[in-house]
Amino acid sequence: MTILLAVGGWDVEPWLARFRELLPGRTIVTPETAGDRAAVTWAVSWRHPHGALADLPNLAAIFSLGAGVDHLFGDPLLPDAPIVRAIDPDLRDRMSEWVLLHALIHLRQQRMYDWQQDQAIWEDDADQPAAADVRVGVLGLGVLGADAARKLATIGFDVAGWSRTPSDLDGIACFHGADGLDEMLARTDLLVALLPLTPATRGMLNGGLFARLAPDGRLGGPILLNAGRGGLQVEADIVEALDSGVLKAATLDVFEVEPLPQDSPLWRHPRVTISPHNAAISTPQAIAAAIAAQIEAFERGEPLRNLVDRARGY
Ligand code: NDP
Ligand code: OXD
Repeated sequence: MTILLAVGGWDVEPWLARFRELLPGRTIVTPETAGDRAAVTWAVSWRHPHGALADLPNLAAIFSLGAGVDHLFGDPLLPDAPIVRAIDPDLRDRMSEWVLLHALIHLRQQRMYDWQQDQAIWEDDADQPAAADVRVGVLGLGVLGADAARKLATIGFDVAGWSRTPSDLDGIACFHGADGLDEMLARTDLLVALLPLTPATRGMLNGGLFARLAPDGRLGGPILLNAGRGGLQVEADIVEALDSGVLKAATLDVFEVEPLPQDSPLWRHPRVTISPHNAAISTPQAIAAAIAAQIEAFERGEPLRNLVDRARGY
């Protein structure tokens, strides 16, 4: 009943402490301290070093500390065990906060007022559209996209969303499939990407897609928000679209390469806003508790929840 905690890029100590607090009777190891690999029944991963989960003959499941699981599929030695991803109200609400924050910054032109403050300029003759004048398109209507879409609609935005299979959300215009994407893009002023990274979605935020967004909206040009994955976007196309006026602005939490390289033109582009892949962080407080609860439920005979479909890739 040993738990192997394999984490790359994050401090593992708060996670170890939290799992020990929640599951006091268990042995919890890291790849460095794992002795008897046959004793490991549970693996918990965030960007684990490739191969760290190999040779675990009694593995019951792999838990992802994040909602996204693309970090797992990159490992050619990933064991063929069920994969459980993070679904939790804490994670969901954090993401919706990020989406609302940045949608409102664009609606209320806060970047311009920041600049005016910096220059000590008192000027208020900017066009002020209402939220209802702004058409938002949410790519991905899963746990995170559906919540963000609903909250955007509550504030008054005119919200649509797009998914792979048909969705039905009260007050949201729902589209799906290739034709649905075209239809939604044509009525979108503010595009919010909350898709998983899969072979089907990689690179889809590109120049061809930006050119299909509504050019004539009340924000003065289409705006991109991406907190899904950096692999969804083609950063050279974002810069080109910003410079040619196809996009008015972009707010990005995720990048093709993370941390974003120092020489990326995105850092200093005047119409780009950057956050360091923390739109919705996984906290030991919330996410370890959700995993510990699943382990205990499974051991009482209940099925695992929030399973990933390996064929779909999410
Ligand atoms: P879900 O699996 O719940 O939802 C995914 C949504 O994307 C579904 O609506 C799904 O459609 C849709 N989708 C998937 N593939 C396609 C496709 N090819 N075409 C159209 N729609 C598609 O995921 P979550 O909402 O929980 O999370 C989404 C992503 O957010 C994560 O995978 C992760 O990459 C990212 N994330 C980023 C964080 C950050 O801090 N930046 C934090 C947490 C997550 P359908 O409904 O038909 O299945
Ligand atoms: C996630 C993330 O997938 O934080 O949860 O990116």
